[in-house]
Order: sequence, then C-alpha cells, then structure tokens
Amino acid sequence: MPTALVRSVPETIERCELTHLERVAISFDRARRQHEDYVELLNRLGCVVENMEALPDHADSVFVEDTVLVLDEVAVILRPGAVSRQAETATAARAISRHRPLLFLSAPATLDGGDILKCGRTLYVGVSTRSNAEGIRQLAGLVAPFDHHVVPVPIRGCLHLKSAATFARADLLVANPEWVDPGVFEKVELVTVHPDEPHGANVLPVAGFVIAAKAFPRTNERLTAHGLTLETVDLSELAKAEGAVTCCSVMVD
Ligand code: CIR
Repeated sequence: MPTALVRSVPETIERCELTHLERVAISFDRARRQHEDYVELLNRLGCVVENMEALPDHADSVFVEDTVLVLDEVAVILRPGAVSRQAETATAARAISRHRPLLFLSAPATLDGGDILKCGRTLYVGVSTRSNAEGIRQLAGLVAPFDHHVVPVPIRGCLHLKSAATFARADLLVANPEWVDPGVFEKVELVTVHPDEPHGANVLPVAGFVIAAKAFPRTNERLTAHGLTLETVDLSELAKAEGAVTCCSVMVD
C-alpha cells in the first residue's frame, strides 16, 4: 500500500501565492476540515499517511506536491518557483529521506512538483511560470541514470501542468485542451474536462480508485463512464488558494 506524505493547513493560508485567481477570503477552519477529510479518505483507501512537520508561517505549505518528486529509485528535492515557498523543501527532504536516497536541484533551477506528470518512465514537465528551462535540464540529468526521461510540455493559462492534465489510469488521460495540447502525450485514451469545469483535470489515482474534486461533477461523470471508480472530496477552500487534489500529498509507492 502506498505511503502518502501530507502536511496540515497553516493558519496563514490566506497569504498564499496566487497566479490566476483573485484573492478572496479563505476560511481556515473550513480548509482544515476539508483537508482532514482528504487525509481520512487516503487512510480509508489504504494509504499509510505520514504527517510532515507543520510549517505555520509558510502559507502554501499544505501543497506538499511542489517540494519533491518521488521515483522508485530516488527522490528529487525540487526548488519551487515562488521564492516564498523555497524554504518548504528542507522538512520535505527530512521526511522523504526515510524512504529514498535524495538528489537535489540547485539554483538557478526552479521546478514545482505540480508541473511533473509521470507516465511509466516518462516525466512530462510543464514549462510554466514556476518551472524554468534550467530546472527541466537539471531534472533530466538527475533522472537519466535511472532510465527516466523528461519531456518538456508547453502549457498556457493555468498554474501547473497537472492543472491541465493528469492520468486517471495509466492508459487514460484527463485534460483541458485549452491549457495543454493532449497530442503531446503518449497514445492514451483521452477524456476532456467539461467546458464549464476548466479545473476538472486534476485527479489522483490511489489503490484502484480515483480521487477527484466534488466541484467538477460533469467531468467526473465522464470518468465514471470510462469505468473508473471515483471518490470525491470537497476541496473548495483550498481551491481558492489554487490548490487541487494532487498537490496535497506526495505518494510513495
Ligand atoms: C501556489 O501558488 O504555489 C499555491 N497557492 C498553490 C499550489 C498548488 N500546487 C499544485 O497544484 N501542485
């Protein structure tokens, strides 16, 4: 069963980074409850949940996905593109070092985990406002000895590659074609988001289930019609901080 690394919602979440959304009030209590439900769901699906050290002064620290890439052989400690987030990686490195040998990106590289979409031995990496060419170059060099290869993917109009596309199953991509060209991915079945649900492409497969946000019922219906079993969670408060399903955990298989 996978281990899921998570980190609690900081009270400072209202001061989060925002790129594509207007700042609106975020209820800390509601965000914390929603995150607890998410963690409970991971538990129920059989994950061993490990809580990383809380970082109360780091407004975006609940979004642990952006700090580390975990492969079977190693973990790569990333360098988030938002300067305010770069100090989050030290505690992530401590937590993940119990599971994998560590490799590190170094300045001037920047790369957010939300930009890395893994499919077999291919790492698709979004070229975004957070992840730069040097980050992609360094990552490719670090993972090449383990036979993983990196494919840069242009995105537009969204924060991360995984805002635009994720694999709901190894052979099934869910994508928003306004934000990424689905043609760049290996030949897989494609489900597009419902046009009224541009953020609906971020889903997390866990133990034969697919975790999806409740906010996207019409996209979720499309996934169910493809034979997937969905577990939905309400992450509406974290969505105000531009968070989604994948970014709240780091899965260690
Ligand atoms: C940020 O802008 O960094 C946070 N407010 C949201 C990060 C979401 N991360 C993710 O989807 N991987």
